[in-house]
Order: sequence, then structure tokens, then C-alpha cells
Amino acid sequence: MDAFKGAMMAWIIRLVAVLFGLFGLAILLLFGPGALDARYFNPAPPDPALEALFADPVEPVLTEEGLHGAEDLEPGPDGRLYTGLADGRIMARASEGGWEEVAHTGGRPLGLAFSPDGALHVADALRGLIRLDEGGWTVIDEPGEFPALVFTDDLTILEDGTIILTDASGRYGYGEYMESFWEGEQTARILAYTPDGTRRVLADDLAFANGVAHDPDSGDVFINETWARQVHVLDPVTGNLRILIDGLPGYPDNIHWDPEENLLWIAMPSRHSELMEFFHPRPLLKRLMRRFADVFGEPELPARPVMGLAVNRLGEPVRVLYGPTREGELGATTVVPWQGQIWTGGLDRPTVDAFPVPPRLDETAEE
Ligand SMILES: [Ca+2]
Repeated sequence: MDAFKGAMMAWIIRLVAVLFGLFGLAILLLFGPGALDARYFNPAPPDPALEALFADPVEPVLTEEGLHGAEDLEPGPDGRLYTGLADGRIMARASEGGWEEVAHTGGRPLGLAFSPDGALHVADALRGLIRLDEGGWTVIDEPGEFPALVFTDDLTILEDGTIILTDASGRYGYGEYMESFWEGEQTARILAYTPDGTRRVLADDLAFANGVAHDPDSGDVFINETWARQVHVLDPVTGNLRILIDGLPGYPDNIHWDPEENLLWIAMPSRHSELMEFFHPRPLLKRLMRRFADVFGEPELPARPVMGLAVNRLGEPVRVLYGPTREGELGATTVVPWQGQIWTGGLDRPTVDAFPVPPRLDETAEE
């Protein structure tokens, strides 16, 4: 009997040791060195009615080469179309065609905007918020460690000269956006710079605030949260946010106000990832998934066709731009109407493309 008791005790001790070992391993995987700092994040699922709009792809009518990384396109006060490239060049295109280098930021230009006095301003991921004058570039706000600018992304300039800027993350800079996405971190800020030199945080704790634009007639400022797949209307005085459109089928990047039609064009460089969004509200599981991906490779990313959605002031869809899905191609981060066509470029696309203006959804419905 004593021999049996002894064997039983030894067995229990081994079981407890194994359980402790497994528990220790789980703690190490979840919280040990290199663990993903996953945050709880639970964005609204894509709206099926919005997803259904992206069904019939159209081909571009123009594809212009040699323009790698045209992250943002911006019509200038001189009638030309402007963009910044991955190598730092600022390019301009006249309506009759042909791109010309007009400046070089020495960094990585992302969002472009012109102030009421006609000066080009750039949200440069490496140089911060900069302005081009006759004498060259002036740095308005430098990048650095948070609370300095970390991921200077996009800007719009109001009629009174106030610059509204997005800093997409307080934790990750340019080239690290997938880390921000994995974590589901929400440290983006909207900053306002008034002409008297005051810098103010208008809104913070956002899930990768990226595109910003404004409607000069209503004074509304629009900003988006890329990971939350939503666009907000921002009060530029109080910083108050209200949702303009939610449940987008992809991750919004740059947005552009079209004053001729009073529409906000939203570029979505990627469809939403069902896998990642399953894990976002389950941070412990996501930490384990990150370990799994470290060993077995990254999960496949969703398709990245050109996707643009134009909505009115009520957030109702009015026009949809949907390009072909091509193997290995990355999506469009900017979708802008210019000279009777819709122009697109992308953070990591080699070309700038022009598409025919898609029909209005309200007209299609009446047919
Ligand atoms: Ca952007």
C-alpha cells in the first residue's frame, strides 16, 4: 500500500511540475521579451451595404510611370496636380501632361496642402511639418520622441491659416505602421497650428489618425481613424468628434474634399483583414498569434485593389471607384478628382493612375 501511495505522490508531483512549466511558458509567451503589446480594440464590422458597392472593377485610362510612392495627390492653386514621392521629390503635373520636379524635402513627403497665401506645406514623415517659401523649407514643427511629432502623416489648412495636422501614432514612426496595426494601439493625435505660432492638441487617443481634409463652405474638418475604419467630423475649435461614416470595407488613408460636388473622397489602400479583426478584441490570443507568426511567417494580407468612396456631408455614398485586383500590387492611398478624371497614387505604388469618373449612385438608382 505504501508503495502505491509513493507512486501516486510522485505522479502528482510530476503533474504539478508540468502544469507549472506550461503556465510559466504561457506567461513568457504572453508577456516575456518580444511579446506583442496588444491592446483591446473592437472596431465596428464592415457594413455589408458598403462592401457590396465594390463589385465591378474598372481599368484606369492613364497609367503614368516613374512616380513611386505618390502617397498624396493635391491640386495646386496654379492648376497643376502635386505629389510627393518616396525619394523625397515633390512633383507637379500640368493638365496637358508631363511631371516636373519642383522641390525636394530631403525626407519622405506624405500629405501635401497649400495655405491661403499659396505656399506648399508638407507633412513629411522624416522632417515633420514643413513649409516651402522662396528661400527654401521652413520647419514649423520637428519630429522626435513623443510628445513631439512621431508619424507626421497629413494636413489641411483652413481659410484663416490654421494648419490641422495628423500624427498617426505616438508609438510608431514611418515604416512601422504594421506594428501599430498589430497592437491595435490608439495613440494618434490631431494637432492645430494657428498663424500666431500656437500648437494645440485638438484630439488624441485615436486609432491611427491618417487623412485630414476640410470643407471651406461649412467649416467642417474631416479626419479618419485607419484601424477603426471610420471617418469623423472634427470641430476645429473644441476638438469634438462625431462619426461621419463607419463600417468602411477597407482601411481609410488620405481623404480629399471636392468643392465642386461637395463630396469627400476616401481612399482605402486595403480591404479589411478578417483575421486581424477577429484578434483585435482578444488581445491575449493576439499575443499568441504574434508568436506563431514570428515562427511560421506573417498571415496573408487582404487584397489591395484601388478603392475610393465619395460621400456627401451626411456620410452617404455618392460615387465608388474600384480598380482591378492584381497580384502583389499595393493599394491607392489617395483618390482625388482633377480635370475631369479621378487620380490615384499610393504609398508603395510605382505609378499614378487616372480613372474615368464613376457614375453617381443616385443616378444609377434612377435608371
Ligand atoms: Ca496618409
